[in-house]
Amino acid sequence: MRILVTGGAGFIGSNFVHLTLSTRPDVAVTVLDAMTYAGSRASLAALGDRVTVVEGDITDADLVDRLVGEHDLVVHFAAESHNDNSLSNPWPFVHTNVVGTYTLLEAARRHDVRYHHISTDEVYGDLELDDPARFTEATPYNPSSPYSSTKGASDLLVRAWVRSFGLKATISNCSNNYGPRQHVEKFIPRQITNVIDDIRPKLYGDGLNVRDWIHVDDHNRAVWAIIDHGQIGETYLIGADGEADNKTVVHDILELMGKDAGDFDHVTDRPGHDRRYAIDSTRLRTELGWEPEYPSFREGLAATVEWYRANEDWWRPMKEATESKYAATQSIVQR
Ligand code: NAD
Ligand code: TDX
Repeated sequence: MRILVTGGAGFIGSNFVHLTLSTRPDVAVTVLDAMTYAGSRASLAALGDRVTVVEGDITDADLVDRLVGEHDLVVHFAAESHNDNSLSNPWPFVHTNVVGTYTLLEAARRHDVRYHHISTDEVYGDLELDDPARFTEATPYNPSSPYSSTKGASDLLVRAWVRSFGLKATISNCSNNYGPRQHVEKFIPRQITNVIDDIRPKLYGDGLNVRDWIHVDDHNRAVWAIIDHGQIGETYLIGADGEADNKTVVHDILELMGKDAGDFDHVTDRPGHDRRYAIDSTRLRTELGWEPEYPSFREGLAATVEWYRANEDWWRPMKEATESKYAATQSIVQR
C-alpha cells in the first residue's frame, strides 16, 4: 500500500509516520510537507527507504495531482494549527486549511483515491465548565477562532465531496494531543521547555480552561482503525477521557520536574479563548473497537517530560523565536 501523508513533518503527522513504519510492514509512505516553521526534517530522520519526503505545498495543484495519482490513500494532516497565530494573521489558515484541502479533494476525486481527513474537536465550539454534555458526531458546528473556523470549513468541503462526487472519504475530529515532537509553541511543550530553561510556566487568563488530552499515539492508532474499518462518508470523534484544566496540568508538570507547584505566572488571556472541550468517543469504541493504550494522562505526561529532557537538540532551535513572539503580545497579570 502506498500512502501520501500531508503534514508528515509536523507533530501528529510525523508520529503517524513512525507508528506506521513500526506496525505496517506492507506500507510505503510519501510525506508531502511545505516545511513551514512547524515542519521539522529532524522528526523524520533515519527512517529508512520506506519513506520519501517531498517538500511542497498542498495548494500546488499540479504537484498534488501527480502525487495523489501515485498513491492508494491520502491521510491529510497538513494545516496551520496554532490558534494564537490565527489571531495575529488569519490568511495562511484560510489558504492552507481551506484552499489546500480543496486542492487535495479535487485530486482525490480525479484519481478516485481513498482519503482520510484529520480534524479537531474545536469545530464544535466550546462547553461551559459545569455542562455535563460532551461533543458527539451530532453536535452542530460552532467554531470560535480563525483556526477552528477554517478547519470546520475544510470538514464541510469533505462532506460535500462525499455527497456530490462520491469521494471515498472519512473524517476524524480529535481532542488535544500531547507527546513527542510537538512544537514548543503549544501549551504542554512550552511549559516543559520553560521549566528546563528556568522560566516560569505561563497560564492564560484564570487557567481554568479545560482541554481533553490524548496521547498522539492513541490518536494515530484510532486513525488507522478508521482507515481499516471506518464507513465511507462517516465522521468519528477521537478522545481518551482526558479532561484537565490548564492549572492542574501546569501543577503536574512542575511536580514531575521537581519544582514548587505554585511556581507559574498568569499572563494575558487569549482573545475568544474557548472554555472547555470534551469528547464522547462512544462511536469509535463501540463500532470500531478502539481503546486508548496509555493508562493515564499523568503517565503519558511523565513520558513526554522525559522526551523533552532527552531531546533538547530537537526543540532548542525553535525555542527563542517562539518565546520572542509570545513576549510581544503577552504580559504577566497579577491575580
Ligand atoms: P503541526 O503544526 O505540528 O504540523 C503541521 C504540518 O503541516 C507542518 O509540518 C507544516 O510544515 C505542514 N504544512 C503547513 N502548511 C502546509 C502547506 N500549505 N502545504 C504542505 N504542508 C504544510 O500540526 P499538528 O499539531 O501536527 O496537527 C496536524 C493536524 O491535526 C492538523 O490538521 C490539526 O488541525 C489536527 N489536529 C491537531 C490537534 C492537536 O492537538 N495538535 C488536535 C486535533 C486535530
Ligand atoms: O502558554 C500557554 N498558556 C496557556 O495557558 C499556551 C500556549 C496555551 N495556554 C492554554 C490555551 C488553551 O486553553 O492552554 C490550552 C491549550 O493551548 P494550545 O496548546 O494552544 O491548544 P488549543 O488552542 O487547545 O488547540 C490545540 O488543540 C486542538 C491544537 O493547537 C489544535 O491544533 C487542535 O485542533
